[in-house]
Amino acid sequence: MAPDASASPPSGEALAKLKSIVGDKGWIDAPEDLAPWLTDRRGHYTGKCALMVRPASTEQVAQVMALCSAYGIAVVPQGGNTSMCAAATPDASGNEIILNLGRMNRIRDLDPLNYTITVDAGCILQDIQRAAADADRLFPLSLGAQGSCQIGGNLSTNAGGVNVLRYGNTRELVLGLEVVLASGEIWNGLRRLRKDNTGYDMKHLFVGSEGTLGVITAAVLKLFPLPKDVQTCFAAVRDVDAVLELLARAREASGDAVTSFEMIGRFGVDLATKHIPGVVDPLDKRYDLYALIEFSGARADSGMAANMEALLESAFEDGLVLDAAIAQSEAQRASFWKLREGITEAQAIEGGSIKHDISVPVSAIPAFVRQATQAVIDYMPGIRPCSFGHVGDGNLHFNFSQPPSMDRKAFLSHWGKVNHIVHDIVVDMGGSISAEHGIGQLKREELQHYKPALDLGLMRQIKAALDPKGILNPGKML
Ligand code: FAD
Ligand code: 2HG
Ligand code: ZN
Repeated sequence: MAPDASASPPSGEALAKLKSIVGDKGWIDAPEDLAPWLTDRRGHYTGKCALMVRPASTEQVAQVMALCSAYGIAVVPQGGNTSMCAAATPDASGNEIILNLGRMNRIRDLDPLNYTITVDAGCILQDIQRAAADADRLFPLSLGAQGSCQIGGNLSTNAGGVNVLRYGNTRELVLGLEVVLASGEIWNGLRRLRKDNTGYDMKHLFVGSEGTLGVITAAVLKLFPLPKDVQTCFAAVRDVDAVLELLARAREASGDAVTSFEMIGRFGVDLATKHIPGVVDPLDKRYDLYALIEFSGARADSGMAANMEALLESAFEDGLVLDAAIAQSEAQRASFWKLREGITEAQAIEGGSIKHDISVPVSAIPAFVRQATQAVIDYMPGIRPCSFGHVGDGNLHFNFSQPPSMDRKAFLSHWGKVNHIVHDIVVDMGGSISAEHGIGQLKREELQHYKPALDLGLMRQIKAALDPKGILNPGKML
């Protein structure tokens, strides 16, 4: 097992050397300046740290890591700090330093013919999307936090989002990485190749490793043709079985051009319309369940409007869809997505929430939703299910809001019990207890409980090989 590098505070000498590596603009240590970086996005964890460094180059990251390795200082790599699992939040010891990548935000290269973009790890996701669109290309990773999360964080969590069905997770979108190792060595895997079978594919070790194996400093990402024909509809669906039938039909009707297929329960619509300014219910009547479906074709004449109409017509006839609105403008499309992306914030405003980011085989979604919803309601009558998410990938944000009359703290004390009720069912169905958000601090105990011992043992061996002194993000994931 790796040693605990956060057992003692960094010396004044080490801190002074770190400051001189990154220069005057590259560090923060005043408590009021550090505060925003010490609490996780959901507000459940607050840590301390001796210093936050903000290097401006890969070379500076390498020097920081070499120094931390020599002095045995624990380092928490941090991007936009939007993790849903407190993966980028330091512990309470005050002995760790934060290494924030925010100043490394340069687009290094965009090659339209190779369909690649090469970026610093601190680039904001939305800036990469925009740079690609300016070159008539698509970078398809898309998620609610895209205005503040960084590509280094996306890679380190193997983020999913709303376009996975067509383009894959972040892992599928990366061709090459540059990584600073715990020792301070720079691993240059910044290759722009689609084929390279020269041994172990090292980059995939770092993707999804949540800052525990290395610091990603740059990436080569895949681009795609920018879709010219996008059709989006918000449909009221009979029930969860009908959602799955509709998904299968959507894939056929579009010629397998479904880019998003999101499920939203009525409660999610109620929360978003109640708490997020400007969000409106797209349909006149209230229904229990909805699907937000998007088709994309690369050419302007891809025929997606006709495909969407054909899908809805057959689904109406067979009673799968009860009502639907097709976006008639970019503004209307944006308003559908605003509703969908607003649910996370709305649920936080509504009160305490206990969340699960689960996946099961797509075909098992209806059985899972029924069984797990009933089991949690049996445990706590009055709890309010708030399921939504990427049902096209078999991934649901199977969340619950507190009963309105219950005290928030009292509700959250049931967190572990509710997690176990849901996760036992997930695991029984061959699913995952973290489909896209990762482990961080929040799900570390759950991982220990559900992951087989051999898997955990192999993970620890990899950790020990790449980070023998245990200085990279200790206490996260493992
Ligand atoms: P951080 O939170 O800063 O860090 C996350 C992890 O990556 C930490 O372990 C950190 O140590 C590590 N890390 C960060 N940068 C580096 C680096 N350069 N090198 C090594 N390690 C690093 N996630 C999804 O998958 N799908 C969604 O649809 C989705 N929607 C979201 C919507 C909202 C409103 C919010 C708040 C979050 C959402 N998330 C989603 C979760 C979150 O946005 C993602 O996990 C995102 O990828 C994290 O990026 P970040 O830059 O904020 O990383
Ligand atoms: C989303 O898909 C995010 O909107 C957040 O992954 C999910 O709030 C959540 O549980
Ligand atoms: Zn999600």
